[in-house]
Amino acid sequence: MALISVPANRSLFGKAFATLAVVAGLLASMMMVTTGVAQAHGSTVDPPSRNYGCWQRWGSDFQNPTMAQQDPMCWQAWQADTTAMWNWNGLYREGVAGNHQGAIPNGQLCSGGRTGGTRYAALDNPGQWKAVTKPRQFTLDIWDQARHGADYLRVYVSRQGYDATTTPLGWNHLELVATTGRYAPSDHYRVAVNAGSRTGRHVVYAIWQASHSDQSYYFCSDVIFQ
Ligand SMILES: [Cu+2]
Repeated sequence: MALISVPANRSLFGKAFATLAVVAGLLASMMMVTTGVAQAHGSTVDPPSRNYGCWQRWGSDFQNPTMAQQDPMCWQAWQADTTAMWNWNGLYREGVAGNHQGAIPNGQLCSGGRTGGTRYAALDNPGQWKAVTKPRQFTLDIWDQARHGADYLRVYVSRQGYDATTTPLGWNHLELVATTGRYAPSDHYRVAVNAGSRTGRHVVYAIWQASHSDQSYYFCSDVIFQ
């Protein structure tokens, strides 16, 4: 009996230990994910930036082939690089020293000048990005998961006649409509935007200059003005 029960016990112990190890590993990875979010950054969440919107709508179902028809620009973005959505809060550059137009070429505004290589490049592609309907006066909301604070926000809206479905966004397509002073570190920075007499589909372009270091964020949000 002893000869049988000892290996059986060892085996049981081994299984229990393996299970514990798996649980410990899962807990560790969950903590890493949690920490990653806590140390992460942010994005425009209203109106949602391109990759934040794609993450919101498809993050739990990103391999669903119906996305190709229902939300084609998100589909191509997920196909190009899933990390653009998982890292929806990481679209920033460092050391720009306020020269945003110098750092970001025309046609690459929505990827922050292809920050991180090609990770966010698909966000620059023109097409039928899902757009949220907004009144011409609305509040833009940036979610700062890291509580960096803001030296300033700048909000641009595309000129009437610019077509985001056919043309990659350039600085020449934008008009500055709001600029702010400092925000103390917080979860959300909100700014009132007046889009004037614009109608139809537009791109709202927001720059968030974080305060903890020279870290600048660039967000394209697609809207339809009523
Ligand atoms: Cu950050």
